[in-house]
Amino acid sequence: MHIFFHKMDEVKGRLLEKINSPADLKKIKLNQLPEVCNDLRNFIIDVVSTNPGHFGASLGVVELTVALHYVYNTPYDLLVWDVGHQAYGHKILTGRRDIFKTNRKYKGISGFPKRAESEFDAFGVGHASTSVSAALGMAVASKLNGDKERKVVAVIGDGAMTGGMAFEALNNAGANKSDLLVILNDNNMAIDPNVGGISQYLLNISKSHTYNRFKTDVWEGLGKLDGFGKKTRRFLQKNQHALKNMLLKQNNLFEAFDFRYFGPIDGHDVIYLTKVLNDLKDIPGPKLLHIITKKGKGFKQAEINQTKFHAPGIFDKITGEIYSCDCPVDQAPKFQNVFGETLVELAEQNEKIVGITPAMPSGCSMNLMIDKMPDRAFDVGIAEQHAVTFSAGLAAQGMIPFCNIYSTFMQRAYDQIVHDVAIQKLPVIFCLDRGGLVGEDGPTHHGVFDIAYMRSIPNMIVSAPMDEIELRNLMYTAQLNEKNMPFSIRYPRGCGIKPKWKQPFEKIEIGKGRVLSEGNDVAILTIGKSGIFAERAVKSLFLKNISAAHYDMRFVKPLDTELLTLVFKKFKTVITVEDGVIQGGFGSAVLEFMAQNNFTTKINLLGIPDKFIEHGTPEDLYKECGIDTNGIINSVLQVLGK
Ligand SMILES: Cc1ncc(C[n+]2csc(CCOP(=O)(O)OP(=O)(O)O)c2C)c(N)n1
Repeated sequence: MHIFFHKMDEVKGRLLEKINSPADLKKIKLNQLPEVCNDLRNFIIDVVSTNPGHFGASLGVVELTVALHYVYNTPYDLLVWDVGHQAYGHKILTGRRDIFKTNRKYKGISGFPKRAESEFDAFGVGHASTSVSAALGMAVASKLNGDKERKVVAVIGDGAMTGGMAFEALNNAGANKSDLLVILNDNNMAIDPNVGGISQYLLNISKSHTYNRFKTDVWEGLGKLDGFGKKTRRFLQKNQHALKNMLLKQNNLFEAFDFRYFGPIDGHDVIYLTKVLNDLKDIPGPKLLHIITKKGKGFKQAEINQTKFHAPGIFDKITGEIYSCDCPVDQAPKFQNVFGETLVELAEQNEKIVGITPAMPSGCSMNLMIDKMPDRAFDVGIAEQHAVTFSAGLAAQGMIPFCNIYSTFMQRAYDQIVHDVAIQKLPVIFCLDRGGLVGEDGPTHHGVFDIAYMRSIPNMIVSAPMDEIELRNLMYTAQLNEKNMPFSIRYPRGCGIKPKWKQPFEKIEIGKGRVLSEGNDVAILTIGKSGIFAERAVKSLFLKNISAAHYDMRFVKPLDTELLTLVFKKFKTVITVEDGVIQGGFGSAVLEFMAQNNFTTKINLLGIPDKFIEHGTPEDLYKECGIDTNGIINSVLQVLGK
């Protein structure tokens, strides 16, 4: 492999050290802004190489961030970031430089903008495509409050612009005429290369000299009228505005939404950016500024391998070598890879199988299928709602769709699951990656609601494998489509426990749990990954002379009522464990079963309490919620009064 060496400047950070707020930034001379950008970029590289987080996106908006805080009067003016993974520079310039080293750490600052963290973080975020709606709300509120001076700016990437919500907001904002600036940060990348008609449109518009020349002519007031006769010239001049609008609307998507479109301009020229932003400040109404940037700008390896450097883990800041965050050799692979490889294996055997991912092909490993069977695997853009209904359409015509969406992003598509899939009993297979506490991304990304939101939907089979072999077998079982119903399989982030996971497929009986340990003193009922902690707890309890039985229930719906009846007849104390919310989750399902069958057994429900869990390592967070091995042991000791 060819290694590129990143050149760090010898005298680093001199200007950045003086900046503790945007007020300090404003004291710096315009011609020194490139140096500020250089310092800021090096600071981000320095910190993120050792304390991992999102990387390429923040590097790409260094100039934009500096220009925005230079020109606008934040926090009075409101700056709304879309997704928020690109806001590291913003955090560093707004008083968080010294604590930036705690980024994403337990009790440290969040990796995303967060209202509770800083007055400069105008809107909390983590999921894509929300910025224009939120910014419009703020602009309208300013108008209603009589706050005429306040400016509102939304920064949205071309990836996030593929989300339907962004278009709902553009549609509304154009009609509303509020004073709002949307900056479209176009780097032609989501996490993977951006896909779809919009990304193609943005490419075309950026490349089309004809369009840009034409647009400039029009904006400059139809200056080149000399070739026309007198009458025509007078007509054109009189109707200049209407004509301009007509021509632009026909040629520009954003103009068609009644936004004034500016650009595309170079998003890495900080001085020019400040000039343009200053000009735009005085133009009323909804405006869109299209800037072209490079994801990973200024760090060679990140510019070349943009997907890997979206969130690379720890890396060498000189050579760009990534210190792999893969699972240790000889150990079990990541659950996502088991999904990706198994999907290809199943699809090779069953030609009806298709794969759908909303913009997460690398994240969920569906890139394996996209590479092998490009006609049968679809990256549909950041469009969870569409992904679900698109899958429903495929299923309606006899295909077997594996629709893989992170648990947290699936929240977006709830009505589509209910209305388009479940009511019609369409056999879509939902694979919910990143179920449970995901760790450093924090509350916007924890996949803790899915068990509760899936189990309340009629016709839905709800399952969660404890390990990789179970995941494989559940995927195998789901595509057999015996029940002709939607089937959800949720599994966690990270590595599993079975190095030898590639076993021959075995059908799992739907709605049947399994006994992992027999015991007499207490029964531990688990779903999904919690079973791993419970297995360890059972071993420790054995050493304390406590005989715990362990049941991996595998299905939250249908529940294995036969197994539960045996358990509740035998045991006086039962514990349920899940890495999802307690309210309405797996434990609740067991409680409902108890009530319906008049069992009065002593029961402890372990799971996520009724609050948002912050960020930290998964270990920290599982411990905090008392659902790791020790938490289960303590709960057993407590119910047994020991
Ligand atoms: C609703 C939702 N789906 C998926 C994601 C995962 N995700 C995080 S960043 C990203 C790509 C964003 O691309 P873009 O908006 O162009 O920003 P860039 O990273 O290129 O700066 C995706 C898909 C998300 N945050 N929210």
